[in-house]
Amino acid sequence: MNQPACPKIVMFNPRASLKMPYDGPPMSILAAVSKIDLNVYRVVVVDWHSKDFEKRLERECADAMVLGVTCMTGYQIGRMLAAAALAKQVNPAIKVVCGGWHPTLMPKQTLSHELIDFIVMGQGPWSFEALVNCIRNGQLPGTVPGVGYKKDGRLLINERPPIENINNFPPMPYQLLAHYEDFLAETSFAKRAAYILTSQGCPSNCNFCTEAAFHHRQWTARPVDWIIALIKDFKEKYNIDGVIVADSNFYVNEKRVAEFCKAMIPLGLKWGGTSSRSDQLARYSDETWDLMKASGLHDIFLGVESASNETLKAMNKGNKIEDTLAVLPKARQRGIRIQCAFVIGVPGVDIQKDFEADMRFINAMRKTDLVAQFHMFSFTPYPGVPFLKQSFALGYKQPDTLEEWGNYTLHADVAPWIPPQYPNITDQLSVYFMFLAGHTRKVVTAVAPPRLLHLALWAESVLYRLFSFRVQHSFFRLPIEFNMIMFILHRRQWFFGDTKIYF
Ligand code: B12
Ligand code: SF4
Repeated sequence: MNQPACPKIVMFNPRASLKMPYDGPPMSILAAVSKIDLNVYRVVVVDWHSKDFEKRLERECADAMVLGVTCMTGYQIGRMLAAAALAKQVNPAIKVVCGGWHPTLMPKQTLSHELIDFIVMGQGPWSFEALVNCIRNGQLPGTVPGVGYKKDGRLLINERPPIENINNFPPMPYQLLAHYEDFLAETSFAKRAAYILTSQGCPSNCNFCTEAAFHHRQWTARPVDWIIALIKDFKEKYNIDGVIVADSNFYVNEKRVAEFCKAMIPLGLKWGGTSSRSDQLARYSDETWDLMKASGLHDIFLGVESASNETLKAMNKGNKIEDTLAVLPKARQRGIRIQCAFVIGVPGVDIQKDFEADMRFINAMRKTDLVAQFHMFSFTPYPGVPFLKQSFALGYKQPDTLEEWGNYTLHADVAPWIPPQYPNITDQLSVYFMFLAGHTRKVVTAVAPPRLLHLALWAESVLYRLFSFRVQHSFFRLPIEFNMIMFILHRRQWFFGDTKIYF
């Protein structure tokens, strides 16, 4: 007698940003599906990076019970809706489940969309496991925590469950990816870097950040042995030469960091992409800093946020510019690159004064610190940020529809108190800082055809000087070269073909 086929769950990872050619491995959907019993369900992962993923999605959804899609605010929403529409077109009975940051922080509006049958809020594995069992048995999810569903035209949204410790999460089912190697990234420090997640959440509550609304300030971390075993496994299987850490705040516990660094030394790998706060790192002992260097740490993404202590206070950042000033020399002495991130335009703060202070700080640092690099963002009120209240009071309006949220970007001109030139300036700066950091020289060398290499490098050095001038003098008018670069970046595939090099 034929056994009935296992019910099929298709998990889709939509592209997150048009600006980035490569988003990393689909960790969100892998984690979400990690409690699903693979003896009972057939789970198929479809990722936007793979060629012909739309055709595969169409084929796989035709006989599937569930399409699970991850979704953060912005571009990913449009891609999520397109996938849901395609799935419903080939299989009207399929149930579309949307999980991740956007449905968690905007549950009602997301669930009210006609293409969405269920939402899962917060951490996925437990709610999703219970939900698919209900769907399989033809039941509504009732009181399953963290799930939103529709009944008789009404939206029913259950309370989120308490935050789970990261150590209760099963390992990510990487075996569901046909070729994990396709997800290794080329970065400025490694040719074959794997993404890892070693902790979850963040104890702080900065007013411009979504983290606390999602993980409720609960920071939990994997023990060092667990992380090292994972890295060793990647090294043996895929010959990785580097690791990118995707944690929101890797440096909370100095003892854990020091232990991790000691254990990394014999592996001889480079690592980076780690996010941090300056007050934490300013407190680290020289011994820990030495270990960080010895273990192959390449860079740290530092939330400097502002050069003004008054603004840092308004941001509830909990650190001071003096902390950054203490961190930079420690990193510089050891050749660890610090990626300094600034945010301008938070509510209630004089943006021009702040911007000028930030640029003065950046230019002073550029003179003394050849290792530090800079990023500047215009504040964008994302769902769940504590600044939302002040933003509404200052006339900010959230998009009315899910589709409109799909156009939301980090540099969107959405905050009425931010003069319109600033989002444009921060866009320009993102390109100028890339040149000044030397990234573009590396990219040009890697992708220019050999017979044009000389010319391309010459053009790069002319632009480098021009951008250096612009940054030094805060001169952002007539950005003709910037517009040309954006033209090329938007068509990068046409110019450079497929690439996983970070631009
Ligand atoms: C890697 C990453 C990216 C990648 C893409 C990731 C992807 N999914 O494709 C890249 C680099 C492209 C990226 C881009 C951006 N990102 Co980002 N990114 C991250 C980061 C660092 C890690 C994501 C991750 O893999 N986490 C690990 C997984 C396991 O956790 P998770 O995604 O939360 O998934 C869990 C649950 O959410 C849930 N779940 C998730 N999906 C699904 C699906 C289903 C069906 C179910 C049931 C459950 C479920 O279950 C999972 C397990 O519990 C997070 C911060 C963080 N540490 O999480 C920020 C984060 C997600 N990014 C964020 C932002 C703001 C951005 C950007 C806008 C700007 C920027 N500079 O980062 C752009 C987006 C571009 C755009 N919209 O135009 C915010 C999201 C805010 C929001 N409201 O959406 C975060 C939280 C950072 C922050 N604290 O502000 N990002
Ligand atoms: S900005 Fe960084 S330190 Fe502040 S809450 Fe977000 S993740 Fe934590």
